[in-house]
Amino acid sequence: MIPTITVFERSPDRGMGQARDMRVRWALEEVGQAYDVRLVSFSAMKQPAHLALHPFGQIPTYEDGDLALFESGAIVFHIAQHHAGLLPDDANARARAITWMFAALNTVEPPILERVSPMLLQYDKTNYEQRRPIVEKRIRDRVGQLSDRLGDADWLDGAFSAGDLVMVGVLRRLNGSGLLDPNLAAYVARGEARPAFKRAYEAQLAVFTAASAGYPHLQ
Ligand code: GTB
Repeated sequence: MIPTITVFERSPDRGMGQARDMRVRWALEEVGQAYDVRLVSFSAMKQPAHLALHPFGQIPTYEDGDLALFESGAIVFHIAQHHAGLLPDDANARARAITWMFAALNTVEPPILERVSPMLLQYDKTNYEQRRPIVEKRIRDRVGQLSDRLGDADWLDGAFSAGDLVMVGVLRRLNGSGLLDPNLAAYVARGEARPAFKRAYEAQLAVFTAASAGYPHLQ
């Protein structure tokens, strides 16, 4: 019996690994846990069967035996707790790695989402253009602080951990934006160079490629 995750049947990012199942796939690949994928459409996400798994009608979800989870951070944490490789054994180092997961989701991701939400949701572009300098300054300030803390280390606290996995997953939203300084861009590139990341990326891209086969306008 292997876990099953839910992912977009046809991801709006055309399989560029921005949807949040990417973090879960990456964590599963890092620990060497095989998994099944169930594809869900936007409408299916709002139906009772999926809402029973995810109260907010979103992806990703994670099912393993009689356990069902939602929230990508909680899922990565669960995977990291139950397999070797993503959290240190030392109790204090483990607590710090978990802290970085929370920092990624609670402190670094929110200003980044302020920037991507108008792009994704196509709302109120004029208003957003006025706010853009403020939003971008907030991001630059926050990622600048992160870059200072990272310094010339490879990872945030010793060896690569679930904290780095979630942080890189969050920062990838800024790829190509010019908002990451060279130090953090190199940090993200180190994460993306990991074989487990590449396997996860290829797997999620394959879903989009298969879904769009026969639909030339999507290719
Ligand atoms: N906090 C939750 C988590 O971390 O799991 C957030 C989950 C979430 O936002 N899920 C999104 C979803 O299901 C997909 S990841 N949305 C459908 C809905 O709410 O109806 C967000 C996302 C979507 C698309 C892109 N993209 O195309 O670039 C990137 C990220």
